[in-house]
Amino acid sequence: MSGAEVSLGFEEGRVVVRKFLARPQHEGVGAIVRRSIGRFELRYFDPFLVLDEFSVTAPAGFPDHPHRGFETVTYMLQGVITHEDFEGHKGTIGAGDVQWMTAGRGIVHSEMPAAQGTQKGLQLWINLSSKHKMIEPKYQEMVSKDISEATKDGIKVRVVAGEALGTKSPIYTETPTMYLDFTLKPGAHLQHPIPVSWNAFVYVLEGEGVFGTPQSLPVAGHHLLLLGPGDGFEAWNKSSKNLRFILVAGQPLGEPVKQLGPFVMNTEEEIDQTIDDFENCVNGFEKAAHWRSGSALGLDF
Ligand code: FJE
Ligand code: FE
Repeated sequence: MSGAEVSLGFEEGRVVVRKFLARPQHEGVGAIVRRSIGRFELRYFDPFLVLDEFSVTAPAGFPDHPHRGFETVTYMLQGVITHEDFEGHKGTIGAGDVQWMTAGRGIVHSEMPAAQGTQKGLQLWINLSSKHKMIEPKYQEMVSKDISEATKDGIKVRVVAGEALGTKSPIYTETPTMYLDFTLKPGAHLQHPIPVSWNAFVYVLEGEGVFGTPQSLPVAGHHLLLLGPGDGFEAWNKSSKNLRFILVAGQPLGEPVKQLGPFVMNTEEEIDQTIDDFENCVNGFEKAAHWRSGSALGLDF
């Protein structure tokens, strides 16, 4: 091993292999999302199904809809969103808060703005393995102050899931996942390990960053970067402003994926079964029969 490789602290640095600009599109009812993973050119990045940078202003939102077979991770950047589900679970998340929802066998819920102005955030859909698709739904919610932060050499990290700079998140990820929110001051240089067998991506939120190799061109906000193989990752802030991005990695499932909108299973038969279950309000959708969210009933206005 050469001296240069030793100083990196890992054997093979991951470089950027694909880059996508996420352009705005309409979703939900009147909401705007910049979808990067889950769009036509990138249907699936195992285990990740969807990455949306959303922007919602009342009365727009994501009214009553179901999910089965995966997890949704909602990480707020600005404003507040209220979610309500058919079990009576209700909560509001604001800037810096995260809701890690395991839909499992079935959730029906609404996700709507809870304030004037524009609510912004990221929603990531993480697939569940065949043996976890039909587990009981559960929520893990962390308010901003409970998300561990660590700071070192001009780098700040908020550890939503996994571990960074010696700080661990308490979030349990059914599909092993790392979710880190990094802010690099001008001049800062990050080196971070990523398990070799995991798929990893960066999504740039703010400022401009140099990712993978020090010679690569700077990348600005709304860009998704897929990282190639390796056991580590490097980023540089060569600009005069703060750079903020998320680094997300997950263990690929290596299973067939059959998706019909908010239902993600392994086979066509399981999708047909899911449609049946949802229409007949059985196998986890029992409470869908008579439930409407408060927002659907007009209770908010
Ligand atoms: C959904 C269309 C949708 N991205 N980002 C179809 F819009 C949705 C959906 C969301 C969503 C919700 C939030 Cl809070 C943030 C999002 C898509 O709810 F689930 C389907 N099936
Ligand atoms: Fe949803």
